[in-house]
Amino acid sequence: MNQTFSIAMIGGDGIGPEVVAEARRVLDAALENEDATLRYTAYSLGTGHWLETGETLHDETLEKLREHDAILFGAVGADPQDKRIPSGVVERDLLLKLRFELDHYINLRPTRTYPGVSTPLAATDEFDFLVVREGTEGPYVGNGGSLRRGTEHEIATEVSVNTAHGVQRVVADAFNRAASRRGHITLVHKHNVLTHAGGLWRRSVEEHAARHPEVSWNYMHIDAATIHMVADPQRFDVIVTDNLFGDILTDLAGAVSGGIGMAPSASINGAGTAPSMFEPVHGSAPDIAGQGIADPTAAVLSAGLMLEHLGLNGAAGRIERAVITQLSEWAERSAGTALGTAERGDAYVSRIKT
Ligand code: GGG
Repeated sequence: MNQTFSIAMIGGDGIGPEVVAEARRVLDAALENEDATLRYTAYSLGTGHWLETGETLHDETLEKLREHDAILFGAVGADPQDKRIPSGVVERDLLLKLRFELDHYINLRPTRTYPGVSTPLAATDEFDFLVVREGTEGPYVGNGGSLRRGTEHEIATEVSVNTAHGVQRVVADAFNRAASRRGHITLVHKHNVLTHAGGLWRRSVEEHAARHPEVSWNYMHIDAATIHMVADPQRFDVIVTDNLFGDILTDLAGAVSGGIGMAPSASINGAGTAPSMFEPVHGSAPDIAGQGIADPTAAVLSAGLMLEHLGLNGAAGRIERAVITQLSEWAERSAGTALGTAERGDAYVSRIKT
């Protein structure tokens, strides 16, 4: 029986629409001989929409988005040179609003080396780890304010909100994922100075560790984690961390795996009460937008994560294999860097079809 899935496509800003278009072509190729169909609805959201309407995400649009099975997202972020758009408005009122409203509390960022693809690291041993970043709390919730703005006595606060419920549920998810991988969790925080939030995270990990004797764990300060991610990333299996540390650490993870252009992510509603969202880790890169040179690999891999989430594992595997084989071939021929967005998309599509 043919299964039909309804997919919301939000290209967003800058290179977002360019990379999402390639991801869609790859999805269609991967599903060609499957008994499954994706029906896409495009939503024009981002800075362009904000400039036209003064709105980022209307409540009615949000309600429509809830009805889809999944969301494929590109990137947001205005060109910093464009002074018409206040800094961070689309990041907060579109991307973060979607994550909060759709309760995307599990932000998955798988990170691995690809055979033959060089990394900036001195040692080129393979590694493969998963960052589980909390997606709905921390300093990103907007709990703060400023007093005496613009004066020399200005006070600005940005409170990191960590609830027992929020921490427990993401830690529980990370333990389950570790149990089906190599069985090790690293909690990354800074609990020596952020004692209240860090203490809550640490106690939660200790409680889950007692319930999961098959999973070992260790604790690492965020600053030490950045060193180890560069010095010996092989030591990591699953990293669980808060929203802010996870955001920063996964840009580093993308860089050490060969480039942020290859880093996919999934924002998961673990309870299944709203659609999950799949997007490249990278932002809108306004400096290269419209030139047809953005790397669509992260968006393509994110589309693969979406298929896996929808239970279409065969097609998801085809995408992953196509990317791995193609990246290795480009690395062998030193050809990848000169290719444009559509050329890369073409190569992934033809890999899947052969
Ligand atoms: N595709 C991801 C994206 O557009 N990121 C821009 C950004 O500002 N992200 C912040 C975050 O991931 O929390």
